[in-house]
Amino acid sequence: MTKKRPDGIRAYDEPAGGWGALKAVAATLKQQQVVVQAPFTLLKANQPDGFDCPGCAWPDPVHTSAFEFCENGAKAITWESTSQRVGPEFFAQHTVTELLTWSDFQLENQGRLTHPMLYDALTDRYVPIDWSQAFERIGAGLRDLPDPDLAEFYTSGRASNEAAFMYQLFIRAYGTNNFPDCSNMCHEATSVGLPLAIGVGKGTVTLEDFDHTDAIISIGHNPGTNHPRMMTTLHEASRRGVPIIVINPLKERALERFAAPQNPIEMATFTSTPIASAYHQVKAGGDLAALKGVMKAIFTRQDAALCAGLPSLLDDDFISLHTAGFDDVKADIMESEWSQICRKSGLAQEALESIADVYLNAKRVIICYGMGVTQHSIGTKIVQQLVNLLLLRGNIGRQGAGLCPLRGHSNVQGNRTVGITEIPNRALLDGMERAFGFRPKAKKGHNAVESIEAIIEGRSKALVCLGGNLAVAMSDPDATFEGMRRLDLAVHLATKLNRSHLLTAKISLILPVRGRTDLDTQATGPQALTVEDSMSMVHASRGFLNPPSELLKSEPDIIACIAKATLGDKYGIEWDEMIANYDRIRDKIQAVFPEFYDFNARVRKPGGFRLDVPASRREWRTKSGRANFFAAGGLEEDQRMNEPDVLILTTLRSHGQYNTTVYNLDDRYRGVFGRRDIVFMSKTDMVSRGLQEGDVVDVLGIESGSQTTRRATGLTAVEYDMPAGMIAGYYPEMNKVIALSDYDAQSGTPAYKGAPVRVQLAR
Ligand SMILES: Nc1nc2c(c(=O)[nH]1)N[C@H]1C(S)=C(S)[C@@H](COP(=O)(O)OP(=O)(O)OC[C@H]3O[C@@H](n4cnc5c(=O)[nH]c(N)nc54)[C@H](O)[C@@H]3O)O[C@H]1N2
Ligand SMILES: Nc1nc2c(c(=O)[nH]1)N[C@H]1C(S)=C(S)[C@@H](COP(=O)(O)OP(=O)(O)OC[C@H]3O[C@@H](n4cnc5c(=O)[nH]c(N)nc54)[C@H](O)[C@@H]3O)O[C@H]1N2
Ligand SMILES: [Mo]
Repeated sequence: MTKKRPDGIRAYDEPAGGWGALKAVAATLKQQQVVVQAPFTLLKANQPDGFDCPGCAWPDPVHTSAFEFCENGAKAITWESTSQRVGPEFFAQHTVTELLTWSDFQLENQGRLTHPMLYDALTDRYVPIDWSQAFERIGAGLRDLPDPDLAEFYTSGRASNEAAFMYQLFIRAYGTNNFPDCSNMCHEATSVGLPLAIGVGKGTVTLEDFDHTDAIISIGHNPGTNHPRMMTTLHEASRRGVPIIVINPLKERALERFAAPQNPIEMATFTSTPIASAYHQVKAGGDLAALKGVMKAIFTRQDAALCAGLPSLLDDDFISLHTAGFDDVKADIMESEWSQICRKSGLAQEALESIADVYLNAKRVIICYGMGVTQHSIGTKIVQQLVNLLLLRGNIGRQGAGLCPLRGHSNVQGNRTVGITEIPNRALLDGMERAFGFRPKAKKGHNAVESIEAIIEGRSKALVCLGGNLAVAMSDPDATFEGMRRLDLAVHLATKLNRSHLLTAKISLILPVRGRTDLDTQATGPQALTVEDSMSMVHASRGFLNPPSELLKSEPDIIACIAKATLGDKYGIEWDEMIANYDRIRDKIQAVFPEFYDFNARVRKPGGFRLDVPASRREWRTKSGRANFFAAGGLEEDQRMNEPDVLILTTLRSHGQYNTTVYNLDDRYRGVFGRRDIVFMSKTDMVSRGLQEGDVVDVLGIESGSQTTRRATGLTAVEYDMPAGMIAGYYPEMNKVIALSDYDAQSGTPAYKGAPVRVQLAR
């Protein structure tokens, strides 16, 4: 007899992609009551004359101009091009107190923002305000602060290069480096770990490298949901016979098997292609141990080969010519005992040996990775072990091999390239001085966690957000929300309403912006924006839909207006000229960052151009002038992990969400329908706690010293194919149990994938 499963939980037996994905798009179009142009809009996504899909940062194939079908890209686009509107009438009907009781899904699902709005505390409502008055209020609020370092300027990764560049120009002219950004919560372990190791904080591969690779290691990411167009690449590689090693605690359907909607035969015959050649269910947070195990197996075989007079298994020439630190890393890895490696990783020695086999048999290897690697208190160390593994056989800087961090937001990488950073380097400061005649402050500013700490402690008084939903994305929302309500000034540039906008300060404003799909016309005519994808390709993006309201301004325009209202003509910056014609913004980007030479000409070519990644050419811009091996040190545990009953919580994106934006309540590939109030557990952990599937449980966060203060309540336990010793729940709901102080000391990335918790039957 089959066991009755909890409501909304049922096995999903289909492959990922395929007809399920096509059906889901049809449902999305209906839900959003999209304007007539919208289905047509989808065809313009990622086309040379179209706009960059705001869904993810996976690059566009160069050799095709065919429309690449992507279910979640379609959701992102239709979500933006919805015909629903949130204007003054909406805000007149609902107090902020009432809106705070709505779910994240309900808030955003109301539609696009149409008017600049100011919070009125007397009526507890947002009321319309003229643009000019809005800018005056913001300018006065910022000028009134006794020190520019009392303000925080957040950036979410949807902003274009032009918007992000104008923003950093304004903020540096204003006088602070407080640049918290979504990257701080995302790939910061990459941005900190890679420059030290290979001299650049970016991936080294291009899309073409996947055509030449002999093996792919996919670790800590879920492309079927988060980078669906990558599935085309993995699908092709698998059909070519390239082994794809997956290292992921959860069985993710798309990494098991995928039916390409582009493939007429698979669609017609309901067949699919297996993706993973081997699936290793590492325990959350066990990747450092796992990678050490793989390298220990490699070193052991290398020693045996040399003893037997056989050729070396490593690329010794590359190691001696190009790298530093090899001996330390070898010693560090050989010191770790197999017993400890297996316990920490949850993987058997044979499994790790088998990964070593595939690695050693392949001439060219690519490692792809995401949040399962970076969002740990040892995120930077894990990133550097990935580099170590590749360096052993010279797998960086040649065709078919290299490192492929999968970036999150569609332009998060570009934002960093054009100056969104709390730690400006010399080149940036020199460039700004060259281009604008003033030298910005060098002092390090706040990253995302530091900005929230400063807000909570009352050390920061103003917050400006270029997009995003910072309060909800950050750990420990209870503390964060309280802090934000004590601010003097809060300004949000946004397309849609979200909870961060409702945490009102003394003065709060919501400024509606044009999105990626909207036409952006300025004094000299329609403008194109530019973005940089995960593989450093920069290309143009042109929206073409009529914006949802005549009142909407573009992000660069709003930033220029805030800058003028705050700074007057300080430093003689020509804000109006840059807005009239975005080519002038790009001229300035080029003046600050020489790698953008001939920017306007090169970006007009179809497909754009690739920014230089010196490590791709084996030029290592590190202190040693070489690629550096990094020893991670011991595998000793966070003390809290040793306490009785403790499990590691990892937080996941469902298939129906984009970060804090919840499109619908389904997580189809994991067999969850119509709900998010669940926690995934292994059978073993349920049994050992006397729990059964369907039981309602609470998840308790653990602070050092064993006090538990934060809890997520009323979650239904769902059995899932995953290792014992860990649980998984949805982001952002589970942020409630993650302490603000739980982050990677090297990079500041919150440990969203490795928080110690306990699970109890609900009280
Ligand atoms: N549709 C859609 N697309 C998106 C997003 C979205 O929310 N929706 N978000 C965008 C953004 S900002 C980002 S950063 C990316 C995120 O893309 P991903 O990096 O894929 O992000 P997550 O969903 O957080 O995926 C975590 C994956 O890592 C696994 N994992 C969890 N813990 C561990 C661990 O300790 N070790 C290992 N090896 N694996 C682990 C999980 O099982 C899951 O498969 O996607 C971008 N694209
Ligand atoms: N527990 C847990 N927490 C996490 C993560 C996790 O895996 N687990 N992931 C982290 C990661 S990787 C990231 S990147 C952050 C994401 O954090 P954010 O980037 O701050 O969050 P988003 O949900 O992407 O922001 C959504 C909002 O952006 C606005 N928006 C959308 N498009 C535009 C636009 O074109 N312009 C403007 N101005 N606004 C726009 C809309 O108003 C929308 O409500 O969350 C982090 N938090
Ligand atoms: Mo992200």
